[in-house]
Amino acid sequence: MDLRNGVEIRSLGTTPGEFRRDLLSNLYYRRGTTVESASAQDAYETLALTVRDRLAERRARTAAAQYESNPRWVYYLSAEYLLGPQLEQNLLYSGTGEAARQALEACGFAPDEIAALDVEPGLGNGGLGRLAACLLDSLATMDIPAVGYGIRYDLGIFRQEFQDGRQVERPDDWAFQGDPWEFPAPDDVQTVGFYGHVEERDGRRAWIPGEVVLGEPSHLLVPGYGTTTVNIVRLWRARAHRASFDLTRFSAGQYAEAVQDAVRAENISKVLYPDDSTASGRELRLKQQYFLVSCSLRDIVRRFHIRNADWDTFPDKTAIQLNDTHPVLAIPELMRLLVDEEGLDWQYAWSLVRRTFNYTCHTLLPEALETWPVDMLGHLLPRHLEIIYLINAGLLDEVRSRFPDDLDRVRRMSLIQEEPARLVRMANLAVTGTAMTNGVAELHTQLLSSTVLRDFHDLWPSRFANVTNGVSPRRFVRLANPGLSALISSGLGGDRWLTDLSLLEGLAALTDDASFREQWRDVKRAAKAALGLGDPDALMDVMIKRFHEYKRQQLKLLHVITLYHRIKAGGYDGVPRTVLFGGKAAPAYQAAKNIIHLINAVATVVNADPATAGLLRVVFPANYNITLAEHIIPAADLSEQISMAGKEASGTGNMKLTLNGALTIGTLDGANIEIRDRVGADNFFLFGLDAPAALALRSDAYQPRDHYHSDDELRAALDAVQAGAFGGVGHEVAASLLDRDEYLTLADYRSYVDCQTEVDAAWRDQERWTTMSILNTARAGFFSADRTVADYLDRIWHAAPVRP
Ligand code: NBG
Repeated sequence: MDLRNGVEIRSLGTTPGEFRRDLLSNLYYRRGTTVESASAQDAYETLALTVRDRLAERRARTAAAQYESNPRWVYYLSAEYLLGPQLEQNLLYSGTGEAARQALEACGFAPDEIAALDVEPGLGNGGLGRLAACLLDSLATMDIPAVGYGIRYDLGIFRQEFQDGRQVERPDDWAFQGDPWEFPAPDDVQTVGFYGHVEERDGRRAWIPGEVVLGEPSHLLVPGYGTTTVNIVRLWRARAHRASFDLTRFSAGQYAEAVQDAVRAENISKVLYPDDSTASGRELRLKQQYFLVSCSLRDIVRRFHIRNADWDTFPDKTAIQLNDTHPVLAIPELMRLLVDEEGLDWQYAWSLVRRTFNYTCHTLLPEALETWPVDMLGHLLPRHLEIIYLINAGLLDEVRSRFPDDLDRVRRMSLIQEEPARLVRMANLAVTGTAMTNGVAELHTQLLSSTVLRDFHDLWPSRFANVTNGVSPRRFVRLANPGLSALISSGLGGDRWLTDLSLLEGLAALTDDASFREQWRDVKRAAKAALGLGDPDALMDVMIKRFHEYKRQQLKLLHVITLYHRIKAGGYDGVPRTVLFGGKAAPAYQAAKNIIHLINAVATVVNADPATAGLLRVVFPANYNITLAEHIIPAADLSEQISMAGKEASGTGNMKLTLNGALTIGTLDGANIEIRDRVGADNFFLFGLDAPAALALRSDAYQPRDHYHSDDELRAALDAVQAGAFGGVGHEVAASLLDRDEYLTLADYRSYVDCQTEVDAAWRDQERWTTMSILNTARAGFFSADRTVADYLDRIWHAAPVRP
């Protein structure tokens, strides 16, 4: 193919011989070593480069085709990405897995040992960051011209360890050895300002920053599956200006002072904020957000100008998705670029901005809707605060004219909260400055429109849409679960399901085939054996997700204690279970950390008691991340999705587990509702209050102690916890449940525990269970991220594929 400059690109082959030739030449020329002296790390990095080259070639062709067609681009702005390990993905997508294995072995390297050196970049906290990665995967797979923008944190989400059962956070220096998948582009650096003041210059407002930091991008390749499209995710890293090193001070022996400005600048991309539940209120976080936005928008504008001159067409060429409120400063920043720097008229600029951006909200927790102190924002970004005030004036005029004399509404909708403290409301700004706002599951979008964002929905109902989340079947079935994938492909007569997940439907017919059912069971059993946690014949009962009280790990724990008590009482008739927990708590979230501590304490007691042998095991592998998820999900029989209804925006772990044949025990919350609608009520274990009932109970002077007094098993479980049967931490957990129980754990306890008895009954009939399991997978095709992207394209982005 001719790539603009008339030079032919040599195609890199994918046969074992060609792969081996390139592996060796990379070892010599790029790594500077030889087979004889290569370390495992040398071999790993060389392998990565050899695989990366094959994708880079596709990337060049993709970029040429995209450039040629001058399409509408989808730009995904996200403070978080959980991309997962890159090696296995890139081997699969480039079709070089087998060639690589042979080449490594021929050179005397052990492929598994080398693959184990691949470090996952943990640049996100949980669902929101992994969703971003799944959407990028699907965008590339569907040949949509797209770029993901994010921050290249030096330290990703903390590494979790347990000390005496307590969570301890360790720094995650993921790129300590360097990252062979990354392409740094120091020549594309952007300059980002902070602080300073605003003045009038030639009739325009001009911001004179008081501090300047550089943003240096690097990109990772995002290959599509079953296509040659390779998109990129571009991550920004803060760099100090050369001038920030103070040579005079250094020469005077003031070493720390000499670098303090540089350190301050580079701290911006030092750490991922390990908090996905509360606005941290710290200036550094706000700096990170502006840093991401400022670098990315300049890059987007630069890319626009490669092929386009006229601002009129900017929204036709550019769809920018704001992933939650973290990148919402992009709205005033684009206004500033257009009005102050480009000299466009305010109203005209606003019409461009409003057609360019869209906003996805990922929460229902009021405390997770970000706000920033007006003073802090005005100090850090003085011109942006002025612009926010101007946007607000326009918004409030519109509200007043639509709802005259409704002062309360004006107050609620204002971008500025006045009482008790003056705060900028980022979600309000997000809805105001975008074409579309979406929630991430049907219930979530409904609740957003009727509660948190109700006033905005009243004003602009057509600007709200739902796009239910989805997950990548490539990563979470094909890569995570090769055994099941092979069985599915043999059942369906091919692997087209990997890019058209609705084809899984075809598995439903195979539930009548006893040998297929047996193979299905064998695959699940093998995954459990490979995981190596607990008896592979026991029911693997899995709760993997961030720790948050609304998700209710404490409810699962009360169930475990109840089973333990039943066992101790003798005559236990439940099925053997391994209960697996996985997840991290935000370092400052003490209540969640107490629950982690208590789970570990219960595990110690239960697992050590001979009475539980063969009946109950509690396991809690530390440091749950994408790599671990890929091992646990295939092994799960039961998926715990037990949040208080009305709190979980969607969930995506629920989808991954369903696709891998786990049955769900869950409330009518988030996407559970849609999962149950599809897999069928008979194949789903439903319990608990629904969202309206939970809301009513909470506002109705809920008394958790009533449940404690009226339910003997619950009382026994809480008494044991409170009395210290599992150590001192139990006291705090029990007290919080008995005194407040904000998430109605005790109210749902009986319904949950009884529903678990139904789970036991279903498990005892293994043929029935297997049929239900197959049907779960067969009917979960809707939860492909490809469908999610198709919905975004149809409802929000209106962008078309470009095929290289
Ligand atoms: C999370 C929700 C999940 C949802 C993911 C992805 C945040 C702020 N929200 O329910 O809690 O599945 O977003 O949409 O991380």
